[in-house]
Amino acid sequence: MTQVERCDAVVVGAGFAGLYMVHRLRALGMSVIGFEAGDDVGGTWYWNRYPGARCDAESLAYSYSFSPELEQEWQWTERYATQPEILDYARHVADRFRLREAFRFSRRVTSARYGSDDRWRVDTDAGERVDAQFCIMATGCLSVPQVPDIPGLDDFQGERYQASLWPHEPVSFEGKRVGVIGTGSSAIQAIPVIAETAGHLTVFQRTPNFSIPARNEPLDEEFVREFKRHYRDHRRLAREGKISGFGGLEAVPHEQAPAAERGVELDDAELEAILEHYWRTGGARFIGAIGDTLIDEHTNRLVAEFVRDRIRRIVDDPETAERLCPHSHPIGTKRICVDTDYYDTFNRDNVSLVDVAADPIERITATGVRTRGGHHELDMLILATGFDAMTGALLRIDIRGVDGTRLIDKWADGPQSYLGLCVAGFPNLFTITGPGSPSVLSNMLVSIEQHVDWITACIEHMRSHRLARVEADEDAERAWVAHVNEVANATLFPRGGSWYLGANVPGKPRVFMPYAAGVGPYREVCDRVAGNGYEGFRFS
Ligand code: N01
Repeated sequence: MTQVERCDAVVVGAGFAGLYMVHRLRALGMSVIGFEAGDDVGGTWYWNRYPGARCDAESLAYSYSFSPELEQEWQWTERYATQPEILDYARHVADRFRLREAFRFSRRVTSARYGSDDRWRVDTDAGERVDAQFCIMATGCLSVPQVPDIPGLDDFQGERYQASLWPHEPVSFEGKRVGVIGTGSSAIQAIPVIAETAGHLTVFQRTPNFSIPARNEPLDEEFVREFKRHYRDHRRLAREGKISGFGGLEAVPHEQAPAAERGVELDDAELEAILEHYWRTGGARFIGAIGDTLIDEHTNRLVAEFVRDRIRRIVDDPETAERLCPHSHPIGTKRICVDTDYYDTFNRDNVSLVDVAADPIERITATGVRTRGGHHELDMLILATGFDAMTGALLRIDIRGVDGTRLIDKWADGPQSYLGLCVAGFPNLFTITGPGSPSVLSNMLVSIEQHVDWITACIEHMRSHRLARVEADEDAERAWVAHVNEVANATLFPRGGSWYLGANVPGKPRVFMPYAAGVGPYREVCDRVAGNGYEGFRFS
């Protein structure tokens, strides 16, 4: 018989969310058991080791703010940190705050069931069972790779890799014929690096994406010293959603408001000057240069045309340039990409672009990719085909709430959650950066800390009032889901056909999952809910 261990809380995942959650719960004196599928901490930064992987949020902003000592002592070396540097940071945090000891690694949580005793039974694939009052999912928004259903995939006899499950050992592209399927953020980062040494690189593109130059550079010591003197001010602005750009991805010294509120008020020269400035300074903040880019079709078209014009200027071959120009979605409604030399890479003699929308992939063969137009011989095939985002990791766990209700059934038509934090019918279960919260539309570190702090305060409240159970109210949940949809529908986001909507996974319900009102207004709602005695929650 499986031995059952008891603790106060189970935390699933040792990425940035899980690490901080454990830190806060232990500070309350709670016993916590964490489970992590990888053999180390780091979450997304543990798995995504593909060449060129780095963050598209600036390193000084994409870091924890909970410890002023930590933020002063840690030295980032570049404007956008590489994956190895971010992983080192996660390891440093785990060691510095002794968080590893709470985790059991190389374990996947397989099921979590809520019992009539108001406690969760959590099972792992290693045969453990833990009985806990709280179950906290820190499973990440982009942690389940989406493997495309292309005929013959397993027939390929060369080296095959999934970008998001990259091996820990070095992979050489030297002289090889490499194929990359996909042109999302992962591929756009990997392609320029692979092209440097590959014999030939063939990029299979179904939908072109908008990408903005990162303008990455080493961080200047004097700049960092000065920045760190004002770190607290920056953190406050990031929490309040007052850093312009894309949900607080940026570090100072950038403008903290859009250069203009509305595109319609700008003449051509003004528009060009603003966008050129943002293009030159680089980064995802480009999408926030003009305040109504994600709301107003006219502005969006102007901004999109500016980027298409830059693509045409960079790429020498006009046909290739045209194929790289996105037309299928308003700019920013699919996650904007941030690159280093992506478009320039298509000027190399050893790189070719296959438009698989026009020339579809028929099958993968033992030696390459067969499209309708011909066969592309390859030594290596890389799938950069994205993730079953936001709900994927939660629904892979057999989560059962009150009366055995399965989360997968409850979410059959799309996720329903109150504030992206709790699900009606699933008491004492919290989802960090769950669907219905700003999450992927924000700097994840800002949103993670906000959720962890809120959950910690809620648990503290329960402990001080000797409450066994907290549950989201169905009406409050319904109203929140309607509000999330209403906010999304006031933007151009739902027109993007993106993973935000589940559109990249065949059969997945099309529901816009993140909350698009921004981290500032969202934080105010969460604080108000808590301040009003946890409005919309029931305790017992
Ligand atoms: O995945 P994606 P990603 N045949 O879903 C294509 C974060 N991230 O891993 O658009 C042919 O964006 C698919 O084509 P289409 C970031 O939030 C951050 O690149 O479906 N092609 C698309 O081109 C990002 O948005 C960072 O037509 C197929 C690509 O695969 C998110 O992760 C770095 C196909 C998937 O693109 C996901 O990015 C990396 C098929 N059968 C990722 N199936 C940074 O911080 C799929 N595709 C910088």
